[in-house]
Amino acid sequence: MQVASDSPSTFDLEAYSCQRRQLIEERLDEYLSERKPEKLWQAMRYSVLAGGKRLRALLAMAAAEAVYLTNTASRGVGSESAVWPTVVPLCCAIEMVHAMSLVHDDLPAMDNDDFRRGKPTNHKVFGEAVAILAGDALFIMANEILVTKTPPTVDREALIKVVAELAQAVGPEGMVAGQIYDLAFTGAAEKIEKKEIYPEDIAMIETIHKYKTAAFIAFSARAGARLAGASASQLAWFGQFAEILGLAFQVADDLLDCTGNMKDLGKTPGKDQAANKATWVTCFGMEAARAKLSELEDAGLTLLDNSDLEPSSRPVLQALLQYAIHRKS
Ligand code: GRG
Repeated sequence: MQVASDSPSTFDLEAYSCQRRQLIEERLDEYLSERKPEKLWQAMRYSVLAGGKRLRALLAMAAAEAVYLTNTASRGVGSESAVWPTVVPLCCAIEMVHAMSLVHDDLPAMDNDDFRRGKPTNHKVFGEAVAILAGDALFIMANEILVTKTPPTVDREALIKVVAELAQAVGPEGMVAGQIYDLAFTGAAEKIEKKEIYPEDIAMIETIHKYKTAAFIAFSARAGARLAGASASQLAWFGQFAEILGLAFQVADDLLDCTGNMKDLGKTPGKDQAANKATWVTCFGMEAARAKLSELEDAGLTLLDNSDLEPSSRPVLQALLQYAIHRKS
């Protein structure tokens, strides 16, 4: 899946991503080497190694590199690749949790999707029971990888904080809550269409997006930064920047559900409208969604302009922000 071609940034994001994505995918392949029970491992591998943009992992890596370059700039030390071994296990854990969330999201009890990443969904191939268990196993294993494979050079207290933040970002105060709100709010678009709009409804859409999508994206950036030795102010900066990126990513996703096609998206378009989902587009329309994206892009770019990060580490962060907004897949 191409990354850079969809981005207006002049930074070559595809060239940046290529080697890093390969590193992460080789390690995922190794961590998920097939064993018994075969069906379980096949199901886990099927969804994790099925492609995907790897945006969250790349963001974690870019954040780690930015912190490393910033904090070593005065000493003129080395290249950003020095920080890769520190964060590759984290990047793999992130992609495993992400794949898990997609497998469960696609289940008949949730969004009931038949295609994901251009292939039949996990439960279509392995059956519902195995898909649920493969998701469970991926989530548990992601934590194990994070704890056991992050190099001993990383401060243990920082690592414990990352594990705790992962639980917060995807648990009952994060992604799981977002999914519950998303399910509970299905049907709200109809109410808005009938002009029965309340300010709390508008706030609710943003809340769903923040919990369901932005919290995990913000976690990814903060965790990469933390493992690379970020200061409290650097962590706060990455949290703010990546929450904007995450919110924009979900609004762009809402737009793509209307404007995209099966080939680019790898999943069936038009599902939000059909299911009467509460999205930025179904509730407020395409123009409002584009305006929201433009507002978020400005906010992200301003934050980047005012950051204390080493200048050479900023273009990739800008490119990732703009890719999240202008992507076609
Ligand atoms: C994590 C414990 C736990 C449970 C999961 C099912 C569920 C609870 C949450 C669903 C969250 C979800 C699927 C949110 C949508 C986020 C989103 C837009 C995903 C698509 O991400 P892309 O486009 O996918 O980055 P690729 O395939 O490119 O990796």
